[in-house]
Amino acid sequence: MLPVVAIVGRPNVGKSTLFNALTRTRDALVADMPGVTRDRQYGISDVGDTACVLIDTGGLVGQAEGIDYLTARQVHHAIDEAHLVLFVVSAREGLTSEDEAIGQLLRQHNRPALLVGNKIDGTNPDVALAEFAALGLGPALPVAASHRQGMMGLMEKATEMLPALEEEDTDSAEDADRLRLAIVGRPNVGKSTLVNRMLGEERVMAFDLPGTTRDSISTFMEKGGIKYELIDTAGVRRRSRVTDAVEKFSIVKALQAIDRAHVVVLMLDATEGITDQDTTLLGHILQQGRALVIALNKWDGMEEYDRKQVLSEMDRRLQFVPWARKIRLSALHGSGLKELYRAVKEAWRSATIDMPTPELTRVLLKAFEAHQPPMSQGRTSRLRFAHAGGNLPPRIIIHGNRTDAIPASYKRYLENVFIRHFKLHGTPLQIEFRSGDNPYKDKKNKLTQRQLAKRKRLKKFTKRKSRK
Ligand SMILES: Nc1nc2c(ncn2[C@@H]2O[C@H](COP(=O)(O)OP(=O)(O)OP(=O)(O)O)[C@@H](O)[C@H]2O)c(=O)[nH]1
Ligand SMILES: [Mg+2]
Repeated sequence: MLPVVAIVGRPNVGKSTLFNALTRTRDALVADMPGVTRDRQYGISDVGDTACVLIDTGGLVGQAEGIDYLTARQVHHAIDEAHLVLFVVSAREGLTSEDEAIGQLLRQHNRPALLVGNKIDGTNPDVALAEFAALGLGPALPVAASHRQGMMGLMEKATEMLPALEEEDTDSAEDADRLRLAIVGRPNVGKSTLVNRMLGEERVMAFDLPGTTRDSISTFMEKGGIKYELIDTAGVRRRSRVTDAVEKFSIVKALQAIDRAHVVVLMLDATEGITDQDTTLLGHILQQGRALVIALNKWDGMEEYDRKQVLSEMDRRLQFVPWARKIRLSALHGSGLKELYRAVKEAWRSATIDMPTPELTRVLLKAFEAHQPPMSQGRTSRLRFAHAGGNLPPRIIIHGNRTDAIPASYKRYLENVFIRHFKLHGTPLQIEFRSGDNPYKDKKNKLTQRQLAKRKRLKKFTKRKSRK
């Protein structure tokens, strides 16, 4: 279970800058995918050893009225969801009465809080941060978010302060063959109905496994020889109460479920088209590299015209995930369920596929022969061999030289070759290049260049000499 960390503080102390600094690597993963909505308020940090859900909040002011009141309510909500609060103060402006008010509020919430002294660049942190001791929250941890200074230390300290969340051992033997399936989507798209349908079809099951924190509940079922763990995001509690469970959308719960899942079913409401909330969820799924099946629910009872509309809208807005199957579904009537299971299994197989080095290398070299990357500065890149670099999502590491010069279009070409060869569907594929340029060779090249220059100079010199 991913721990949850909320960032709070008065306006302009650098909360969003800190959030950005801590989530930057994850953002980079989807940076080149136009159309993915990136959620600037929720993100996943993996600075240091512990990944966590990070929540950025709006600035809290002393007198909370009007819009400030709404912000304040959101901040309270974030604090309630969090296991740890990062309370950001500014070393530039020093301690203010607003800081004191927020300190008080945190004491009321009774959440562990870590005091973060931001903007220490160009100050003497010991002097500038001393006065914050008055908040009674211990010494402020010095950082400069806009310079990414102190980020490691901050996350180390945060990790120490996080309550021990029981590790769900995901790699135990009996767990290895279990398909962890999360069903996520906006409220009311029909997640509970689908879960019900999946459970109801089987004699099964089942027992709810109360999670380690307040909210997480998994349900187990077996179908067609495959053991599933359905990861709840729908507010499902007990089977009998599934239907009347009020669906409360919590992005934190969705993020935790996505993190835990092998395969994610993103459920859309076909009668409503694709909303920003849908693409936001999609962005999070991609950021975490999860296998994905898109389910278009409520397909029954739609007019032919509307069906065409929503299909073409989907093609347009979801074109950056061509690899994800789109299944038309009626969770209510059960149509499309077989196709959904098939797509889920296929995505699972693809995401956990075993790609032996000889096969990868053979495919790579064949593709390279058929099609070489364009020359850059008169020289070509060479690709030598490939090996697997992990699963969920599958990663392929390609070794060669001058790989820095390989354009994105060529990378996409290789991606497609591998996807076709291994029949991958429903999972992203990560390709990484490593330049194995022989350092000696490099030195030699530099030497020869230097020698060339020397020779040139000598030539000029001798020419001049002969002219004299
Ligand atoms: N010198 C310096 N400036 C910083 C640092 N961190 C943030 N800033 C600047 O402080 C200003 C406010 O930063 P934000 O991250 O927007 O602050 P915030 O707390 O999110 O503000 P609200 O969301 O409006 O409450 C910006 O101009 C940042 O560039 C830092 O470490 N050093
Ligand atoms: Mg902000």
